Amino acid sequence: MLTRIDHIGIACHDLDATVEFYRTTYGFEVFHTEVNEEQGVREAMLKINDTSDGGSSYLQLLEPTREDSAVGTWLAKHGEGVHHIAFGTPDVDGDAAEIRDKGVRVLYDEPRRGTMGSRITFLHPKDCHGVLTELVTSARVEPDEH
Ligand code: V0V
Ligand code: CO
Repeated sequence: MLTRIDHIGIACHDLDATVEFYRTTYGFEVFHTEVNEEQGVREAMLKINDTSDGGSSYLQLLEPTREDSAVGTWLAKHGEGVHHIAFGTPDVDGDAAEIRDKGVRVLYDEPRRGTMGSRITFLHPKDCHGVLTELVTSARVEPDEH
């Protein structure tokens, strides 16, 4: 069961400058940074709030590490902006299977490694009214030390 918004993924050209914008404009601090080579992204997670199921909601700022990555391709076509939304679930495997049975393309056979040790999969945007949708089961996390 999808229980919350885990994050909103935002594509940007310059991660450091974008982090600085969110910090100075809104006061959001970086909770975690990571490079995910499989996904071709350097990312920063800005924690917005904790949620009633023990998880949290974040903004996920994404800078491509290579032009032919999902975010690199999208940036070249559309420019900066909202790239995907991610719903949190305690059971990404079960929810992905149920959603696949409803005829929505799930992009991975098995969930892959997401930020902070999470397990993630994606639903094709063309089957979701234009929204690239991620499902995520998060691991228990502590903030980075800064
Ligand atoms: C592409 N399209 C999108 C879209 N990306 N529509 C809405 N939102 C997006 N983000 C549309 C695009 O405009 C095309 O429609 C059509 O889909 C095909 O796009 P394409 O440019 O030809 O690109 P493809 O088909 O090579 O790749 C699209 C997919 C790809 C969705 C398959 O982006 C993908 O595999 N995404 C999942 C992985 C990912 O996004 N990783 C980065 C975040 P028209 O123009 O033909 O009508 S990593 C992350 O979130 C992590 C690590 C985490 O949360 O932990
Ligand atoms: Co994401």
